[in-house]
Amino acid sequence: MGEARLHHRTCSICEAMCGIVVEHRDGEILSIKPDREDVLSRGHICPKALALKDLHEDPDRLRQPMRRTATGWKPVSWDEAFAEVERRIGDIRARHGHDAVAIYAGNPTVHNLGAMLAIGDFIRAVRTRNLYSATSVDQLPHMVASYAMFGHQFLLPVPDVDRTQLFVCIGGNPVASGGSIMGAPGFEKRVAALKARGGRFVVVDPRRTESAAIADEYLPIRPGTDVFLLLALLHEIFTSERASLGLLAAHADGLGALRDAVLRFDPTALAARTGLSSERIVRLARELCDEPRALVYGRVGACTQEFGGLVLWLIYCLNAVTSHLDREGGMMFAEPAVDLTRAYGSKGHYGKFRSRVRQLPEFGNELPVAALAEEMLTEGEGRIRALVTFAGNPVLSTPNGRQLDRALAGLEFMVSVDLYLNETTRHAHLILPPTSPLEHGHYDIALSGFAVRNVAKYSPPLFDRPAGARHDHEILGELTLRLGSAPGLARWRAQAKSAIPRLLGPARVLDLMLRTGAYGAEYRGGLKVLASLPGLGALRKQLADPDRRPAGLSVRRLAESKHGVDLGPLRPNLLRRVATRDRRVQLAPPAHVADLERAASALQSPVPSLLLIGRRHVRSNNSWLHNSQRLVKGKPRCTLLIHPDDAAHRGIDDGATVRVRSRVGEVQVRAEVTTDISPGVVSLPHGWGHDRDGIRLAVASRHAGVSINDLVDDQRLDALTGTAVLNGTPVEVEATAAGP
Ligand SMILES: Nc1nc2c(c(=O)[nH]1)N[C@H]1C(S)=C(S)[C@@H](COP(=O)(O)OP(=O)(O)OC[C@H]3O[C@@H](n4cnc5c(=O)[nH]c(N)nc54)[C@H](O)[C@@H]3O)O[C@H]1N2
Ligand SMILES: Nc1nc2c(c(=O)[nH]1)N[C@H]1C(S)=C(S)[C@@H](COP(=O)(O)OP(=O)(O)OC[C@H]3O[C@@H](n4cnc5c(=O)[nH]c(N)nc54)[C@H](O)[C@@H]3O)O[C@H]1N2
Ligand code: SF4
Ligand SMILES: [Mo]
Repeated sequence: MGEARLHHRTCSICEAMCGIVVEHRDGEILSIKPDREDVLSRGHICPKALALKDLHEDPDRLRQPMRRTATGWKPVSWDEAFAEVERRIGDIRARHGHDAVAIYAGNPTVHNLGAMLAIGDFIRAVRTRNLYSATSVDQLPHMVASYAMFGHQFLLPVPDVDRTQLFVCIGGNPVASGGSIMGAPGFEKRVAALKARGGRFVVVDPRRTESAAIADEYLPIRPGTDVFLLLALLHEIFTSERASLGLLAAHADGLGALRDAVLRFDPTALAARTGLSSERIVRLARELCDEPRALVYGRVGACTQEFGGLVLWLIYCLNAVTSHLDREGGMMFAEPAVDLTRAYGSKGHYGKFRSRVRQLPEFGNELPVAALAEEMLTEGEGRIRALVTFAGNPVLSTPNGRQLDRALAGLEFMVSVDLYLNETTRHAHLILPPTSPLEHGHYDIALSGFAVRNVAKYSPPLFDRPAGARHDHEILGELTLRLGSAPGLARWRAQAKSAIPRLLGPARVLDLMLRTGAYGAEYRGGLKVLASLPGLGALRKQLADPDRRPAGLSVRRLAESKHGVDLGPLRPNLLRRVATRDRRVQLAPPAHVADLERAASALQSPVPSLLLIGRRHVRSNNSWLHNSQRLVKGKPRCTLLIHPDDAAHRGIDDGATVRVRSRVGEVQVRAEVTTDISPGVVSLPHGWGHDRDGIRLAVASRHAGVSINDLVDDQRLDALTGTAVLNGTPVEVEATAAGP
């Protein structure tokens, strides 16, 4: 027996990026513990960290390519699998054109270094308008607001939680989620520190969440009415003449237009709609103006709703007019070691083309995923006939899952790059499984840009991959070569370009990015190459000067720094980075201002009596960690939360099975009667519903639950951004005779 060894790495499951210490011997994981010296998480982890062991060891995790046949799933060789993809997709393209092949990329893409480096080339090779991802069920409103106001889709502000004195959290539950567009592991401890220095934490949510439980104040808002709350707050700030942009004043346009747009609304009507009192709203507005270090943060509940695009814009504006944007203790912009807003990421664009059936606008070349099923089901030229899914489970994660199930079943060809045979991949003809997360290196190329501190952490692979296994980036690389379809020279160039990451490997590409980035001074501007020439000793000396090389980051340096490298607290930088054409912050982007019309008319319409919202639990991660026994054990968590008044009114007892119905579907689920949910609101978690036939998830099937997305309506979109309205679905709930 070998010796037990310790391996330090960053957990890649959620955005918190916790440092973990894996104790292992002879290829077996003995324990996973928090890394107390990690520069970001400082000893925090959650129960999901141990699931990395379960995931790695899971007998259900696929380890070789699989083909669906009339008599079940059969293993195939990689060569056969790739050849089949090339042939089938080639044939469909020849008959129906490029747009007949769609791509869906799921959330774990962003948590995977190799995939992040390879997916762009793959998408370009497929050359389709039918590109979809989890973005349009997630952070699209943030990206649209950032693009319109700051000129770059990835310039997303992050709460400076460690220095703020007033943190207003709208539609986020960081205690359970670990934080999102806010890498803030150990959020509870950070709130405890905020309170200890005399600050306050305020939560705005229709449910008294785990985050609300530690808040100084909890404001139970009616679902989907955040736009009215924000308008009311801004109304108070403008009428009391307290709006101040601070340092931003000389660099921003549109304050007058914003003011005019807000003042059209009647503050009493706005407040009435939210369910919160006018007095409280006025007081909150004043508190935000009076506190020099304050911020308003909004996340999934704020943006996956009917007016998500407006909500995010108004949240940014609220921070701006209270002088809290790009200021210490406010909403700030991280400066990561690999900066997607510098050389690598596109700034974004909007409405360059539209979806075929519903005419929905693209954003950054992507179409809203709520339109995916109809693009497959609706006859006519341009219909989707084939699909490639990468690290996604849209059947459980996107609206109207049953309809998508039907649509996928009717495809001519589908291939999935995924670890599991699950609700989505069961429709594939081929599944191409990548290595486990512990078998490849890790660096959070996107999420480091949204951490509450500037840090850089690289984790080398823990285990060698098994013989014959392929990494995600290698699978994408091979697909890129096989499906690359640009003609002549362009094709050659595209192939040569995609060969770079393939030949070098993600670690070497990352190394180049780190060395040429803001903290890798040695290579900046190719100076190192110059300095190596004879006779340029002075330059060489200057480059060796430690003041000029604050971190000198490289993969090697990071691999040696097992707790990560701390690059310091967030610093104001927006004025230097704003990327709009005139390099000025735009407070009143025309499309956003115009969308206020929609909000104004909604203010007149009747309020539905029961609205369904989602929820997340700390022992779950979207749809794909329910095959870990240690995470699903205990009392069932897929329950419908309902307020005692609403339950009594319908004759529903705690623990009874109820029928929940929406325009698109119906589920039966156990009711949990609780005052933690507001009257008029019910809540189901997302990511469940593992009772579908033909999946290979033994543990998850025994804890199936139901899918909230069988109720969420694919026709309800935030018209401004194309984001699915996951929260605020009108439903009816009734008691059933049968037990659970
Ligand atoms: N009603 C409702 N719906 C929601 C939400 C909500 O709040 N309410 N939240 C939305 C949000 S924020 C998101 S991000 C989406 C998520 O939507 P998706 O990304 O579509 O779904 P996931 O459940 O994250 O599925 C991830 C898939 O990737 C696979 N996988 C995991 N790791 C890897 C890997 O390293 N490589 C590969 N190739 N595959 C891997 C898993 O097996 C699984 O099939 O769900 C959205 N859906
Ligand atoms: N444990 C765990 N952690 C996760 C995930 C997970 O599934 N499980 N998923 C990861 C992913 S992909 C993401 S994007 C992040 C998401 O991170 P968060 O956004 O912090 O997580 P949610 O739990 O979706 O928080 C949304 C909140 O909005 C509330 N809400 C619903 N409707 C409304 C509304 O109309 N107005 C307001 N004000 N609030 C509303 C909900 O009650 C909920 O508390 O979490 C990540 N981390
Ligand atoms: S909060 Fe949990 S799942 Fe998220 S990074 Fe930390 S240990 Fe991993
Ligand atoms: Mo997400």
